[in-house]
Amino acid sequence: MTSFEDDENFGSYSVVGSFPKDFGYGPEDQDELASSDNKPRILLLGLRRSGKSSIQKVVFHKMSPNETLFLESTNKIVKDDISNSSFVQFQIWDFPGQIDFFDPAFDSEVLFGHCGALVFVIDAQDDYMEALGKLHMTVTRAYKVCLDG
Ligand SMILES: Nc1nc2c(ncn2[C@@H]2O[C@H](COP(=O)(O)OP(=O)(O)OP(=O)(O)O)[C@@H](O)[C@H]2O)c(=O)[nH]1
Ligand SMILES: [Mg+2]
Repeated sequence: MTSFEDDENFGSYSVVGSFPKDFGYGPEDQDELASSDNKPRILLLGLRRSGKSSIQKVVFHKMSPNETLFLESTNKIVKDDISNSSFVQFQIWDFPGQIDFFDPAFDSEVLFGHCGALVFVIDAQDDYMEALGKLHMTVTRAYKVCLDG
């Protein structure tokens, strides 16, 4: 059994194994994932190329909007710690657009269970019907987790 005792980031997250494999969370990534401490968590969700990572980079990392043109598609959940002051502390989780809620390996209890807010990004210049369907599915899932929890 792996010991995390030396890892100060390791919290009480024992459910990490239930994340889908395609997110790239192998055993070697467990300590990274386990560092999800008790900070409020904001999830960025939406279809591929809708602008999630761009928003995160422009708003929190002073990236200029033009530079977002060169952002690569996100292929696993990217967590970002925002600690501007002792009062402003939270985590942003930038999701890959192609995330599949129907994948049995997708653990919505883990993802939505500790979520403080969910931002669903829709590209207004795109055909938004697909995005609306996904938004509906996302809210339904998250709401169910909140009710059960
Ligand atoms: N025209 C326009 N393009 C934008 C805007 N925001 C982002 N983009 C561009 O849209 C493309 C996709 O943006 P991303 O931020 O990578 O989208 P994403 O939602 O993170 O995509 P995935 O990681 O694949 O899920 C990039 O080339 C951005 O430069 C915007 O407000 N207007
Ligand atoms: Mg992205």
